[in-house]
Amino acid sequence: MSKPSRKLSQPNITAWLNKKPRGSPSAATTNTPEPDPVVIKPPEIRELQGGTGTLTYYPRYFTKEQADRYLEYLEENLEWKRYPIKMFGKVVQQPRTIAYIGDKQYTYSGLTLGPTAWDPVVKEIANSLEDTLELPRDYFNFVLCNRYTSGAEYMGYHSDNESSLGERPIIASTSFGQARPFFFQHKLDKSLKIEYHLEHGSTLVMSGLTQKYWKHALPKRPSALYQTRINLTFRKVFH
Ligand SMILES: O=C(O)CCC(=O)C(=O)O
Repeated sequence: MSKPSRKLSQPNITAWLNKKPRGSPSAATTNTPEPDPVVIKPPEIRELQGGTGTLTYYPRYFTKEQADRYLEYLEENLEWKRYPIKMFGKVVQQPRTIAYIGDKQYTYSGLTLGPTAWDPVVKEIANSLEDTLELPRDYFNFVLCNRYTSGAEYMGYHSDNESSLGERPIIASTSFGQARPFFFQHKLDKSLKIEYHLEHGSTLVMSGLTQKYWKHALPKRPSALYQTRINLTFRKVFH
């Protein structure tokens, strides 16, 4: 991956995203407020031990207002379902609901998804990420979307190391809603651990050999005061 650009490309927010939030007074009766100024913190780049990968975290890839809109849109417009997957030879229900979008088929844990038509808003986010990361337009051809409606919903340790993603996949993971911890553990030296707190509107890019040498997980959390979290992982499926 080329060095991430510090000048972030903001998506051309669609008409849907520009409409006023539900329950707010109509624009005809009020002065329409200016949207939040785009205040993007620069990315934090972490080169992992001995060339075992790169993590690039954009704590505020989207403003709070944009992220609120995306969260509401994704919740309402994607087709969220719970699917059975194979874990250690057993078929189990995923402890979260998922949706997917992409031009390609993608298989993981015995589950084959896609292809399916792009949602225009998800495409807009994909194109924004491609511009920011200086990747070719339409580089990302599959998006796995995970939704967690309580702290009891989670994702166990795994790596996205399917051969279909290539040796050094670039995976951009954008989060909306409830902020949650996200853990990495080195596969060979289990004492090596990294923790992120994935914020509403943030993006974490995993690249280089991260999937080969590290596992990642979104652990369970106490459910009190819990809001829905939606995470989109943008991937390139080669075959
Ligand atoms: O929800 C998350 O942040 C975890 C996503 C993830 O690990 C994956 O899709 O492989």
